[in-house]
Amino acid sequence: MVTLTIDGQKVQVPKGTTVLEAARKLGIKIPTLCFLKGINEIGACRMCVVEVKGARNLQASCVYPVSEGMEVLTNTPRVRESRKTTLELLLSDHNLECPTCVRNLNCELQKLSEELGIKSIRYQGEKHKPKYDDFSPSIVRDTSKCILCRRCVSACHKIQGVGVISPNHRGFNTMVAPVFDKSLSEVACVNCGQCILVCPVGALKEKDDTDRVWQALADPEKHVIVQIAPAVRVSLGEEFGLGRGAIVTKKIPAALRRMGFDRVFDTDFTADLTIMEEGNEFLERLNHGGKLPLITSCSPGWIKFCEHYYPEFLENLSTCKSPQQMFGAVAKTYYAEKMGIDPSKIFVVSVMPCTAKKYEAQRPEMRASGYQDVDVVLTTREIARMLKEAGIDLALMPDEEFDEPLGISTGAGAIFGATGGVMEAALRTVYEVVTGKELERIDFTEVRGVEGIKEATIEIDGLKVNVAVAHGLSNAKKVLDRVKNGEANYHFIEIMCCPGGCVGGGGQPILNADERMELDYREVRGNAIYEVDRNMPLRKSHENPVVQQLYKEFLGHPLSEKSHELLHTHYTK
Ligand code: HC1
Repeated sequence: MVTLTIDGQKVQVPKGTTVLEAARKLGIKIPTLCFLKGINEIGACRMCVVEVKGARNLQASCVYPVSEGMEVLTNTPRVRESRKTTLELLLSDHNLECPTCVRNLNCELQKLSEELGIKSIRYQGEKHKPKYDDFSPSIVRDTSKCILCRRCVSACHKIQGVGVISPNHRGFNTMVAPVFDKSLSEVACVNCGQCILVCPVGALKEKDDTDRVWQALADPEKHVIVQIAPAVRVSLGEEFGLGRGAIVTKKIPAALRRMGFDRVFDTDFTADLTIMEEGNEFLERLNHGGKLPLITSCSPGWIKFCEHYYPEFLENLSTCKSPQQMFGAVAKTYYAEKMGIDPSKIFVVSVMPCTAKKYEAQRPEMRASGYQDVDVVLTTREIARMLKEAGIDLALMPDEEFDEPLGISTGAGAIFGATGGVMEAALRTVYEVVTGKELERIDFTEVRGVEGIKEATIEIDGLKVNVAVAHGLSNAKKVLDRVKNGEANYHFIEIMCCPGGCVGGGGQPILNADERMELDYREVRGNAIYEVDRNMPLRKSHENPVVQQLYKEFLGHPLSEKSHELLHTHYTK
């Protein structure tokens, strides 16, 4: 342990601790801007400077390690003036359009300006020539708001192992952008939106599709239906002050009905359907010498990553479309037929925790119904904005149920939203289909939790099935490289693009850097997902009565010709 003094108070911390962390232990909050725990610890913005006795210059506390007997001052006139100067210089090159910014009231730069008492900007000088890039189907970049903190750069490189954005040019001309200042749509960006989640300001945001949904809702000719992704039920409440991971499953139908949707359905229903198709696909490959390991295919950022960076694994991917896309295809065929509605009049809206889902819905393969199967994808943040605009406070909504038939689901569908959930849901069904016996222990806890890579061997009727689960693409890379190098022999792999799985998706509510230091949002929301599962009367996909009815009335059986036509897809190198 190391003992040091901060602002006259003694503190003991382990060796290797930074001054910033040691100060927090004493309840002293040093301001930060570029710092993001575990992701971006580069001491670049100089907002967290402190005086260290014996050092001539002010030191960036986020990267300055403690040492025995060190004396630190965090609140001197020199320190305060330095922080203010830095902040004012940043603001002098910022567009200051706060009231119309998507991050208004949730902006770290704005909050710091308030906390540091900035009343005017003393420095006025040259401004960057801004670039506004909205060509990507998922992500918009606005450099007029960028403060060059590099958090997005680190997230793209370190969390996702993608690295399509970097600082380009030098000095005042530095701009965070794809190579040669191209658009995000021209490089191998996977549309995951992890860059948005870490951006302290509004320089990165999702493509806003809310106007298209308002228009559809106002059109009396349209039958507007909405599906809610598994992870949204444990995150939307956060936007309405209900606390991280609050479960709002039953408030969502009430809120969306009041907004004007004709039917409120659940992606968990088609998650159950996915398990029926994917579970049988796994057994088919296992029993007939098909390509193994089978790799899950519901996360579109992961699919794009595989297509760009690991095309040698495309044949390993399940041919199942994601639940989002299965929903669109079923809605505009089976549901349209059953309800006697012209499918051209059905407008399908998805509410997803994910920005890559916007891209997925626009893929040319996703038109099995004869129309674009899913018309618009909104993120959790977008639907929250729409509800607020409509004057609907989710927190005040009563409990209501999803509509039938496409709103009926099981706990297995719900756990898709957390890392390991698709694997667990598949194992519940595969086990019972193969053995014909009821599972004694329904919870496959071996594949739960936020560890980057999880492995397990599950015995099914005497066969030892090796499974792996990875979330965050840098972890996916490690698993794929192990398979490639012959270091692992898996039968089934779940890969989710985002850390924590969809609960940590790029379209989810944004936590600031301080909150991320205190709380692991992936764990909190993930635990909530498992609570949703525990409280469901049915917890296995094959027990979903509407899925059974869908097969009986329309699809025939899993992997039937009709299933292949509507629910399966192919990939592109
Ligand atoms: Fe997901 Fe999925 S779990 S991909 O994370 O398979 O986005 O929540 O909707 O499609 O069901 C996302 C979540 C989501 C699909 C399902």
